[in-house]
Amino acid sequence: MSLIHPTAHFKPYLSAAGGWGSARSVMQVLWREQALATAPLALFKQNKPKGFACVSCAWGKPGNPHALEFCENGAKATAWELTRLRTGPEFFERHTLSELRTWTDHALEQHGRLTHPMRYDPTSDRYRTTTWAEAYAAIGQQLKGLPPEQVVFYASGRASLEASFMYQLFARAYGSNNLPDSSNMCHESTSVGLQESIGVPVGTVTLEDFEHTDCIFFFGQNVGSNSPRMLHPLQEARKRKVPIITFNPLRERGLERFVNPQSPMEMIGPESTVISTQYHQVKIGGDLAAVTGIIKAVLELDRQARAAGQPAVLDDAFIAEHTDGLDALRQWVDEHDWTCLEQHSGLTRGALEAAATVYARSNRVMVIWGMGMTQHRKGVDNVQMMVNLLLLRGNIGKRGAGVCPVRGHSNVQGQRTVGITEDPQKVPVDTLQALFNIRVPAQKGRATVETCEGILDGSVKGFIGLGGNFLRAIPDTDRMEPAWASLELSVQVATKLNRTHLVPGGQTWLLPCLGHIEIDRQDGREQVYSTEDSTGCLRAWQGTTEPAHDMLRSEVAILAGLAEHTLDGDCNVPWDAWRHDYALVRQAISQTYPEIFHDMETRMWQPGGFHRPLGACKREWHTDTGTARFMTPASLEENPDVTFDGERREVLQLMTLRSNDQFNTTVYGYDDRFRGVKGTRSVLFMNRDDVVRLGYAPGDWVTVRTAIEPEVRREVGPLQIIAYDIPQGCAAAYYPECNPLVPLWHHAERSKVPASKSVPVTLQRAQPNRADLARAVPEHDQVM
Ligand SMILES: Nc1nc2c(c(=O)[nH]1)N[C@H]1C(S)=C(S)[C@@H](COP(=O)(O)OP(=O)(O)OC[C@H]3O[C@@H](n4cnc5c(=O)[nH]c(N)nc54)[C@H](O)[C@@H]3O)O[C@H]1N2
Ligand SMILES: Nc1nc2c(c(=O)[nH]1)N[C@H]1C(S)=C(S)[C@@H](COP(=O)(O)OP(=O)(O)OC[C@H]3O[C@@H](n4cnc5c(=O)[nH]c(N)nc54)[C@H](O)[C@@H]3O)O[C@H]1N2
Ligand SMILES: [Mo]
Repeated sequence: MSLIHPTAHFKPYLSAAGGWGSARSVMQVLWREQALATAPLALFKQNKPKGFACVSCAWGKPGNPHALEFCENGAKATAWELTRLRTGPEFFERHTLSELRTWTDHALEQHGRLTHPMRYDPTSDRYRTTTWAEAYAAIGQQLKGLPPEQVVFYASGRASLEASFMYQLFARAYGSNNLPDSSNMCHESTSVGLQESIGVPVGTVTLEDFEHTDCIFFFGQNVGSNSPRMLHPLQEARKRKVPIITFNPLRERGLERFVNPQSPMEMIGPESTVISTQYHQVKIGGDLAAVTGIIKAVLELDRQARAAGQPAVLDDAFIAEHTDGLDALRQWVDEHDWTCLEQHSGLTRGALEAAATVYARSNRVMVIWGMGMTQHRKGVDNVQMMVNLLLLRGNIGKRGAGVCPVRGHSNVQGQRTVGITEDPQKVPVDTLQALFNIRVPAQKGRATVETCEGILDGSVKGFIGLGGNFLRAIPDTDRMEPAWASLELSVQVATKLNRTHLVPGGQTWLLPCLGHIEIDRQDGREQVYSTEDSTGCLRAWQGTTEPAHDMLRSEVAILAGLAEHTLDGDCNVPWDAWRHDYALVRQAISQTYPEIFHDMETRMWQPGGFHRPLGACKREWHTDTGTARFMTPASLEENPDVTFDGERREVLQLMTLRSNDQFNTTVYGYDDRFRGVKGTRSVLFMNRDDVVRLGYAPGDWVTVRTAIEPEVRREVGPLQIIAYDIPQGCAAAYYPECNPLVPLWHHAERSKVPASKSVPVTLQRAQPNRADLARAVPEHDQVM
């Protein structure tokens, strides 16, 4: 049967999230990955003591896990890693890189796990098998010849605390602070915003807080697809009648209704849990205005209460003792009238007042958010405005309350904790220098956007990638790919083949590593590793499945090999000893960060791990003023580069997001079950009125063009229009296919997170040719 679908199949999905749809989807993926032999056993150990941490999202793992502590998408991620399929030397003999560059993201990874270290041979345009010894020696030699400030060390968020600590130490000992990571494209707006407001860069909410909260605000995060295990604590909260107030331009199914697929009673019964008690379809980028409106209404309720001689709504004692900046914020809020707030948010005053009323009644409020808040030009302001709301009633540093950013990769938060950052001021440089006899450069290094700029202007010459798919995840990919060729060295440590591996630099290496589900033996001894989840919980894990191939090396071993061949004799890091015993790496982490990691070796085995100490949880504020800070934004303008009124009515605001069948650039398949899309990713979700107003009909094909910086042509398509429940003026399409539309400079102020959720675009009618139709679901993808 051909899998080529000439049209997008769109049928609204009527069931709840979870339930039978979820169970069926897990079975399908186990079958497709030919992982039925290994994966089901492994799934029993997922997120359990003496088991492995799910390689999907970073959501907290309970100390007393459910019998099966995984979700549909966690199971997909496990099957994807434990697949029986292999991308070995014979594969690379058959295919040139030019040919592989015509393959889709799905097709590339679908061929299975990488098995051998490879070196690119430009003469035959193929990867050729090499040995580990040759790879380490040659890469080390080349690194020695490059100026360290021209080499970057990128990390995707999966490497363990041990590997991450070694990676940043390797980079710094070599002489480079260029440590961009995936969080530069993700929650950096959160880290910057929270640090300034409350003196910690991470969330304060723990899993336990969910048991005590009496109100949850939920902004711009698609829990049903991207952190489904969180549906369990949400469901529990709903059973206690906790209101959940959601802001999202799309009616995401997981935020509406949920059936626990692990509960036999729920699976056979008609009941599903209503998740959101209020659902506000805010305009893309309209949250700053929406939260301002809620604050305005809370301040008004407070005035009324005081006037009537009732208890104040604001927590006066908390505000006086712990905060500053409320007067300025109050003035700013007063200056914005309801008409303006309604216009910017796309919500009515009544809707925002309804949210404010629930907030004012609740004593323990938490705010949860994701990429819908951070990936905007005003991403940092968004984060700080949510904190402002919480501070009004002392909702930080109190049980059941606080901030809960939902992080992406399994250890992305932990990487930062052990020093993956371009800013040497955020690491204990003196300690590192004293412990390891290295000299850390004082100068700030490059984060992701600066790395891209350096590749474009030729000032970055070497790129090492510890996981990830950099060239596909970054913005402006059509401009970045041609520039990549100017790199003198590209080294990619990976588990599966992806686009970044197919664009060669001068010397190009592909180093295959063990995944985190696999048993990592060094000298015959099984090693354990540790991570930090989204709730600041640190914990030990170990792989449980035999490695995909005996040529694979662990990330720790690869980093040790590279460091040994690159660094001179002065540096006294015992790389070889570390490779053989990861406990020694943890010891070094404890010495470097004693406050967080003391007695790591025992504490990491406690049920549920242990929490890192966070000042804000104890109402100790490590901010510039020593207080928690109400922050006033400069303006409400969600997108300073373009106006959407009057004459430019043809401009839509595009968000690029994930389907239910992908993990970032890893595309498992072409269905987005909850959004009712089947068999394709080449779609553009639009408001029905906009479709008609712009002269189209559902099913029409269009090319999407970026409407800012018109002198640079940025376009993607053709995409097929789906009329969808999304506010007017807004549109949505999938990441990473739409990344060419995001200009590199179009990023959040201060955090530089690409504004992938607010790209002004226009449309042009397109005629799909056969190739376009085939691209929607190409022949390579016809698996099984
Ligand atoms: N299965 C699976 N799990 C994942 C991932 C994956 O790709 N697949 N990725 C992982 C990673 S790295 C991350 S960072 C997280 C990402 O998880 P999310 O933070 O959920 O990221 P997105 O899928 O990009 O979806 C963003 C959500 O924000 C909404 N949104 C967009 N713009 C706005 C806005 O202006 N305002 C509001 N209020 N909402 C908006 C969208 O409708 C969507 O529901 O998930 C992690 N977990
Ligand atoms: N337009 C747009 N762009 C975005 C986003 C968006 O919403 N819209 N989201 C952004 C976000 S939130 C993020 S986090 C980034 C993600 O950017 P990245 O982290 O760079 O991308 P991933 O797709 O997670 O990386 C997938 C690859 O990681 C490798 N891999 C998997 N497991 C392992 C492992 O255990 N070890 C090693 N060494 N390699 C492994 C595999 O080879 C796989 O191909 O993309 C960002 N880009
Ligand atoms: Mo992310």
